[in-house]
Amino acid sequence: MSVNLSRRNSLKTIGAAFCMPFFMKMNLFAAENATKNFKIIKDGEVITGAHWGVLKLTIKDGKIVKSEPLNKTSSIKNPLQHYTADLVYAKDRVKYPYVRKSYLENPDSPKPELRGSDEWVRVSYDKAIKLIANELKKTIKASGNTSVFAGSYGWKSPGNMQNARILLHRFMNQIGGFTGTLGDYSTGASQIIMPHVLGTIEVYEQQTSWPLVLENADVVVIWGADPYSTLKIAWTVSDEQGLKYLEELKNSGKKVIFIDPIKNATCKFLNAQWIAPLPNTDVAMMLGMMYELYESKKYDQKFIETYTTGFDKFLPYLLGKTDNTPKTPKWASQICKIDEKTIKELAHTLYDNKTMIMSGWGMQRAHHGEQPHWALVTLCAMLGQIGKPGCGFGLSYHYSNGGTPDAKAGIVGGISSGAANVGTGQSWLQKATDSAFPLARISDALLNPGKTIDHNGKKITYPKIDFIYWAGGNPLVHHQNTNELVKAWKKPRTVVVNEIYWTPTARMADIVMPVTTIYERDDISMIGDYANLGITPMKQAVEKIGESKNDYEIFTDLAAEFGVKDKYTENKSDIDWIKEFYESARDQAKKMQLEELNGVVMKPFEEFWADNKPITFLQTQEGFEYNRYGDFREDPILEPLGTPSGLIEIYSEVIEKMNYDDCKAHPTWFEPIEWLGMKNKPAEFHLVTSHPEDRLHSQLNNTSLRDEYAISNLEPIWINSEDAKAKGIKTGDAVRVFNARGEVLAGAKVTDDIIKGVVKLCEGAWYDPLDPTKAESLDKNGSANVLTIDMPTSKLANGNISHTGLVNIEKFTGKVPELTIFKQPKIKA
Ligand SMILES: Nc1nc2c(c(=O)[nH]1)N[C@H]1C(S)=C(S)[C@@H](COP(=O)(O)OP(=O)(O)OC[C@H]3O[C@@H](n4cnc5c(=O)[nH]c(N)nc54)[C@H](O)[C@@H]3O)O[C@H]1N2
Ligand SMILES: Nc1nc2c(c(=O)[nH]1)N[C@H]1C(S)=C(S)[C@@H](COP(=O)(O)OP(=O)(O)OC[C@H]3O[C@@H](n4cnc5c(=O)[nH]c(N)nc54)[C@H](O)[C@@H]3O)O[C@H]1N2
Ligand SMILES: [Mo]
Repeated sequence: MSVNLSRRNSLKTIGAAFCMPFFMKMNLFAAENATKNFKIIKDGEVITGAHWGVLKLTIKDGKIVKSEPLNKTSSIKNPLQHYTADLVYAKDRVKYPYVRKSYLENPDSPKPELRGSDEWVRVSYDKAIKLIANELKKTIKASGNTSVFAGSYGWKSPGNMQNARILLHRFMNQIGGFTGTLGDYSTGASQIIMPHVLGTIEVYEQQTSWPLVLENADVVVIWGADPYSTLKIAWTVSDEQGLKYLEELKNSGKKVIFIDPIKNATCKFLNAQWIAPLPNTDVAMMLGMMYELYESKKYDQKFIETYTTGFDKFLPYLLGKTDNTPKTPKWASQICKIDEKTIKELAHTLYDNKTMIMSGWGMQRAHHGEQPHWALVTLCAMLGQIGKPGCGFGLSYHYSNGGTPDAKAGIVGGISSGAANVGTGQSWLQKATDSAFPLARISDALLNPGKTIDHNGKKITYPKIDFIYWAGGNPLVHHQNTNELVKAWKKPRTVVVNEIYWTPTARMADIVMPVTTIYERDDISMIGDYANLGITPMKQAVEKIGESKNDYEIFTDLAAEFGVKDKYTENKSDIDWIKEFYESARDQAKKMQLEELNGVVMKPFEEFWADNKPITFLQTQEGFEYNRYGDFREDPILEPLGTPSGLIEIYSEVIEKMNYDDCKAHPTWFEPIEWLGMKNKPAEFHLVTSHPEDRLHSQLNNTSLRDEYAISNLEPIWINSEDAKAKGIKTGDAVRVFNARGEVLAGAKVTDDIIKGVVKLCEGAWYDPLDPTKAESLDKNGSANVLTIDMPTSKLANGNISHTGLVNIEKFTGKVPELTIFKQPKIKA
C-alpha cells in the first residue's frame, strides 16, 4: 500500500538535509546576500502564510492596514484571514520580559500559590535570560533533567524555522534532556487504537482523493464532523482546497447524511439530512446498524472473510450471546434516541448505495473514545466498500485539507529537536525525549509524582516535575478541568512561558518572555499539509513590537548561558536556516526534474525571497487517482496492512492480552462516565465543546472578530428552544453554566439547531476568573474546560474526554462583570 505524504512528513527530509555538507557550504556566502537584499518595507504588499491560508498584507507607513487571502478557492468566506492587524497590535501583547513579583524576590521560595494573582515586574531581557538559566540549572542539579517538563504542546504559528515547541525541545536536548509528552489532544484515542485495527495512525494520513469521491460515491455521510468550520485552518499554511471540495460536494447534488447532535455550519451549508443521536452514543447506534445488516444478510461476507480478522469473535457480542444483550436497532434506539426505523433505513441506505463515510474526531474526544472509530471501521467492513474508488471511510477529510490530490513537490525542511531516533511522521508526535507521559494526563502527573499508569500495554511512572517551560500553546485554556489544572500548576517551583499575548497561561507563569508574531519575523512554509501544493515565503512584514523576540533568539541566548550556543545554532541565523530549508526543497525538485517535467521553476533562494511570491507545484495524476485502501483491496497478500494479521482487526489479540476492563478486544459499547442516559445524572445537559468556527482554539479570541460572534459580549452557548423556554432563557441573556467542577458565564443563543438536552460551548475562550486569588472562581469568559472532565478515555490511549460531561444552566441575574483577560495584567509601576 502506498504510504502517503502525511501532514508533516517534511521532517523526514530535514533529517537528511542536516547531514549534507553541500548545504552548509552553500549557505555561508549566499544567505548573507539574502538578508542584505531584503529590508522591511514601509509601504507596499507582503505575502505571508498563516494557519488560515496564504495572505496578502498591505503595509502603509510601516503598519499593517489590510489583510486578505492571496487567492480565493471557494465562495466560502474565511473571516480569520482579515484580523492580522488586530493580532499584531493587540492591547494584550506581552511587550517586554516580566517576572512575577514574589518569584523575583526569592526564586527559592516563590509563593507559587500566587501564580495568576501576583503583580508583574518588568525586567531587562538579559536579566530574564540569566534568571531562567540560573533557575533551570538549579532544578537540574537538584532533581535532574526529568524534573523539567518541556513537553509543551500547541498550535503555535506555522513556519518551519520559528517552530516554538521544536526550538524548545532542541534547547532542552542540548542541556541533558527533559520530560515530554506522548500523543495529542486532537486524536488522543484514535491515534492509539487505529494502529491496532488498521496498522496506521489513519487520522493524519492522506485520504482517498476528493475527485474520486465526487465521481464515484452516491451517498456521503458526515459523521460527527464540521468541515465547513474546521477546514478554515490547517496545521501548516492552508491550501484552502477542502472548502472548495465541500462546495463541489454541495453542487454535486449528492445525498449527504449528517450525524451529529448539533446541526452545525456544515449541515446547513450542505442542506443535508440531519440525524441527531445523543452525544457519545454513536457506538450503540453503529452496533444497531450492524445488527440490522447481519440479520437482513445485507453485509459483505466475502469482504469480511478476505480482508478482516476476528468478525467471528465479535459476532457473539453483537448478537448478545456473550452478555445477553442483542445489539438490535431497538436496543440502540433506546440509547442513542434515534428511532429504530431510521437506524434500519440508514443501514440499508449505506449498503445499497456507493457510500463514503467521513468522520471527524469529536466523538473520539469522549470517554471510551477508542470505540467509535473502531466500530465505524467494522461497520464499513460489513458494508464491504473499503478500497472501492471514492467509497469506504475517511478520518481526515475535515482536517488540514485531507483528500486534496498530491502535488509533485520539493519539501521544505525544518528545524529539528536534535533528539536521537525521532522517528518519522507528525512533527509533534515524534519522539523528542525518552521520559514522557500521555499529554492529557498533565494535571494527574503534576499532582501525583511517582504514580504509575497503564498506557497501551505499557506502564508509565510520572516523574516529579519542578520546572515547566511552555512555548506555543495555551494549556490553561486547552486542558480539561481548568480548576484542577490551576491547582496542579501551582506545584512546580518555576514556570516559564514564551508568549505573544497575556494569555491565561502566560498569566499563570513566573517568567514571561515576549514573542513576535509571524508577521514580525522571517520564515517559510509548505502550503498544504497532505498535498504539498506550494511553498510560501513568510517575510517579516513590520518591525517587532516592543522588545519581543523570536523563540529562536530566546533559546539561542539560553543555550549560550549553558555553553551550547554553537551546537544549538550550528552558527546559523534565522535566514540561514530558512535558506537551507528552501534549498533542500530545491535540491529535491532538481532531482525530480520538476522543471523539465512540468515547468515548475525553483529559483535560487535569493531570487525566491526577493520575489515575494509563493511557488506552486502541480498536482499529479496519481494524486487525483489516490484510493486509500485500493491496493489492499486488490491484493491483501502482497499489500497487507501493518497489523499483526495484515488484515483489518475487528478483534485484536494484542489488546486482548492487555486485559483492560475499559477497552476490550473488539468494539464495545461502554456507558460514558457522564451522559444523558445515565441514572442519577449529576447535572442536566450534555456539554459539547466543539472547535470554534471563528477562532483557532484560543487564537484570535483577543481580536475584534470576537464582536462578530459574541452574544451580549459573552462567549455564545447554544441551547435548544424548548429547554430555553423551560429555563426562562432568551437569546442574548447572560447565563451561568455550572457543575461540580466549576462555573462560567456565557451568552445564550437559543436555537433548534441543537437537540434537547445538549448545549454547545466552543473550546478556546480565554479563561478569565472573577477572583484569581480564590479557588474555583467564576470564569467570566465562558472557557469550556472549566466544566469538562479530566480523565482518560481508557487505559489504552489515555486520550482526553472533552466532549463528555454534564452541566447545568440558568439565567444569570446579577450584574455581568467586566472582562479583564484582554487587557494588560497588574504591572508594578
Ligand atoms: N474542551 C475542549 N478542549 C479542547 C479541545 C476540545 O475539542 N474541547 N480540543 C483540543 C485540541 S484538539 C487541541 S489541538 C488543543 C489546542 O490547544 P492549543 O494549541 O494550546 O491552543 P491555541 O489557542 O492554538 O494556543 C496556541 C498558543 O500559542 C501562541 N503562539 C502562537 N505563535 C507562537 C510562537 O511563534 N511562539 C510562541 N511562543 N507562542 C506562539 C498563541 O498566542 C497561543 O496562545 O485544545 C484542546 N482542548
Ligand atoms: N476554525 C477552526 N478549525 C479548526 C480548529 C479550530 O479551533 N478552529 N481546530 C483544529 C484542530 S486542532 C482539530 S483537532 C480539528 C478538530 O476537528 P473535530 O474533532 O472533528 O472537531 P469538533 O468540533 O471537536 O467535533 C466535530 C463535530 O463532532 C460533533 N460531536 C461531538 N460529540 C459527538 C458525538 O458524540 N457524536 C457525534 N456524532 N458527533 C459529535 C460536534 O458537534 C461537532 O459538530 O479541527 C481543526 N480545525
Ligand atoms: Mo487538535
